[in-house]
Amino acid sequence: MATTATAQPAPVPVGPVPNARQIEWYHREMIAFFHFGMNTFAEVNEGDGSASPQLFNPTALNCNQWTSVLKSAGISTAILVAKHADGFCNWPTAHTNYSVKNSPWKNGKGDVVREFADACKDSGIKAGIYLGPHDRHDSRYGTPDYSDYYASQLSELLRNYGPIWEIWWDGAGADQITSSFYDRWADTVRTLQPNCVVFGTKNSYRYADCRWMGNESGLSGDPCWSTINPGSIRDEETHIAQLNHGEVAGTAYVPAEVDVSIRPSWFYHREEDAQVKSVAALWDLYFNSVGRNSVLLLNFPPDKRGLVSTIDSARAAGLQYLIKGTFKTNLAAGAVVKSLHPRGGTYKPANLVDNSEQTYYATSDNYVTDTITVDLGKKKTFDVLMLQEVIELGHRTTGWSVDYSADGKNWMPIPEATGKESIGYKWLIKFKPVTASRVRLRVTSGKAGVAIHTFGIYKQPSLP
Ligand code: OTN
Repeated sequence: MATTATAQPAPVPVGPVPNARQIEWYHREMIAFFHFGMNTFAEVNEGDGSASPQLFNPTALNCNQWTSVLKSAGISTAILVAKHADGFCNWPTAHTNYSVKNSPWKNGKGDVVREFADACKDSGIKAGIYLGPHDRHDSRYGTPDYSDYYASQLSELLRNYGPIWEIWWDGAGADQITSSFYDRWADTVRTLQPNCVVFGTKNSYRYADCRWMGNESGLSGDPCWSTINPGSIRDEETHIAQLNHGEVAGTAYVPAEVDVSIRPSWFYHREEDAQVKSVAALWDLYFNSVGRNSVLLLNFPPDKRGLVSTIDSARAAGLQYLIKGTFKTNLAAGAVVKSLHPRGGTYKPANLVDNSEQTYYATSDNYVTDTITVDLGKKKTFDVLMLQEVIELGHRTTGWSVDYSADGKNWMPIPEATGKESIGYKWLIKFKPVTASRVRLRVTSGKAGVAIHTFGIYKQPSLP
């Protein structure tokens, strides 16, 4: 006789939960950063705002080449520096003369932001904008007039270039930008682009959908909670550890975005061509960012031609080869999954390995711990582990370990997956290959019952 699953209510969310923008942002996983502007031509990273617009003259700018690099790298979103702290504007803004309109490029008729936004639209990539709050060129910087100036530029960018999916408020040098400046600018963002994610720092902390992760080396903390106390974002100098790890009891949901350059510098310098991160380094970076409940923001600085170097594009394609090759097959798919404290109803243990984002496993409300055993049916060799929590229900699990059994009886720990704390959107771990017929997830502590989408085990291909 067929049995029907008993209807069970869904688990109730615990603590702060993501908003719709943050859920969309998490699904991007990787974003590209394009640092391009006067600094590219002045061959510096932090221009003082005095370089002549005559210097800006890309010989072969082609934003379609940029987006084709992203397509091969599996990157869905891109953020262009429209104005860095040197104040030079990559679009012909009506609000300053320090822009492309006074450069020789296209006889002053060019617009990098337009070409970028159009290329993104044509290739299905989501466009974002970095509009540096700090400005070393404009004498109004820090005054109420600067607030007007910046707000006018923000309006230009958010009104005239189609959907803008992220605005990047760099905290570097921005200490004179007070909360009242951001109150106004955030209002502009929310009014003109309701779906635009705000990367917020320092005094823009109240508007932050995502936070700085505390370093520019690509190393998210372990654990890395999406929750944090807002004051830790505001007072970043004394809260680097909190930015890096999040705070398990934090009162706001503001996950970490990991900004790091594929090269030593943010802007292109030919002498760094030999120092582009290797595919192996990018693979580590992926695990240390996307694999730590964060989103990776990887910088590809276009050169003086206005093109991404073939060295950078080949490395990014190599990373994508590893991502695709590893995650194409969950070796636990089809396994028999059993748990100690199933919730019942549709929240079945088998949902953990069904490759569906729609289903998930949950425990009964009485249990925040559990032991979930995955019987693979035969011995399989794997070297990567993935867990995904149901982020809409908040950070629930706060302690977990994974072990394995080669003979079906004796259990061996995976040291890299022992004594872990956070999960969140995605937690990845790589380790020396193990061969097992059974794998076990032990949830040892939590704020509320377990709610997990995915338990995945994978085998990495060799480096390309
Ligand atoms: O010299 N710096 O300004 C600096 C050096 C190393 C790492 C970061 C910074 S500034 C820092 O940049 C972050 C983005 O990478 C955020 O915008 C922070 O708010 C900002 O203070």
